[in-house]
Amino acid sequence: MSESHQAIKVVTKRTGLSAHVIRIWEKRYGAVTPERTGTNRRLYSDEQIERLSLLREVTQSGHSIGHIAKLPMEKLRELALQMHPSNGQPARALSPAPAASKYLDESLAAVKSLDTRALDATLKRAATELGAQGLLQRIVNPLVQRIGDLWRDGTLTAAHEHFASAVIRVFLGQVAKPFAGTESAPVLVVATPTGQLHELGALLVGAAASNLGWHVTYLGASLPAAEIAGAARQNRARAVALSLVYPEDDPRMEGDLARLRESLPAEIPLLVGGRAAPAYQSVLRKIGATQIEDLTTFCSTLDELRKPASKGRP
Ligand code: B12
Repeated sequence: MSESHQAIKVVTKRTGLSAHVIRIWEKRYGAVTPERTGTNRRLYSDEQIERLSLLREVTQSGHSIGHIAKLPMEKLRELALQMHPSNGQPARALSPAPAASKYLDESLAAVKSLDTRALDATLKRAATELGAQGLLQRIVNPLVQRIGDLWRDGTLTAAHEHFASAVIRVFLGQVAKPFAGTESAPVLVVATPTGQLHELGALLVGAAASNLGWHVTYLGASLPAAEIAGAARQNRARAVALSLVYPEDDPRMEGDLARLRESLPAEIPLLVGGRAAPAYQSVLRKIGATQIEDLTTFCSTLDELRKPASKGRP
């Protein structure tokens, strides 16, 4: 292997993309064409790694991978630069954009002072500057994680956390609205199963899907399998997405998920994410659910499902 070529594992670390997304971007969109070793393993040059990093940056600001995958490097750098005009250099994929970290700090300050108007105004400005996907991935998701950490170490109280959840909940509803799919848009049913009361993950994926042009049927938190399956059948859903956050050891979950899979038509894929999803990995595998780690992968999976040849097969 030449020094300037890297295996996919290194590329995932340097770009922040999962191996799954990299392969989809390659196969479906021709984003890069890596060299192959004698045993057919992929090897990426530094320029290809930079290209993947730029594609990640630019998709996070709301551009569809299908539209930008084949753009020349110069054009991609230009687009990335537009996202970070202040420092004259495109930010590296793994470091937060200056604008994003500013909004994140302002949002946290608003949460600390329980200031609804300031939090709402900051999220609105961030949405305008970063785009809906940028807002979800760079602000809302890390904000929720930071609030959780500060709550755990006692810096923030339950009141701060409830306050932030309530404001973010309303805000995510507004983010999704302008993108509410047309009648012909594919339907995504989003919910959390029985006992899973944390709702923000489900709201986040619902907003991300709406932003990609899906028609989202949002069912909310803690819903029995039969209800979720019934809604999916009634609305002729193209897919069902579940968010699992807490607890990680619910003995009812295995039966619930199996029942959901049985009552869903076979061609409707079940997409599952959230911090507790890995804890239920064995049942998820058993029922053939697709476990998805992050919003970037989720968006690529939805794009895949819209392609006629891929219906029902993420
Ligand atoms: C908001 C919140 C609450 C709110 C929920 C309000 C609501 N309506 O949702 C309230 C106050 C009710 C609450 C209660 C509790 N909470 Co709470 N809560 C949180 C907080 C701050 C956010 C939770 C959340 O919604 N996360 C969802 C998303 C945003 O995060 P995520 O799971 O990492 O998801 C990411 C991906 O996985 C993906 N994703 C999520 N879902 C999906 C779905 C799909 C399909 C895909 C593709 C991707 C995806 O999106 C994100 C992007 O990367 C977290 C902190 C945190 N770091 O998450 C604690 C947290 C989850 N809570 C925790 C705890 C302990 C509790 C309580 C037990 C506290 C208590 N003592 O009462 C109760 C339990 C209630 C219950 N019975 O379930 C712990 C869980 C610890 C653990 N073992 O996992 C956390 C992690 C806080 C902490 N750091 O300790 N909580």
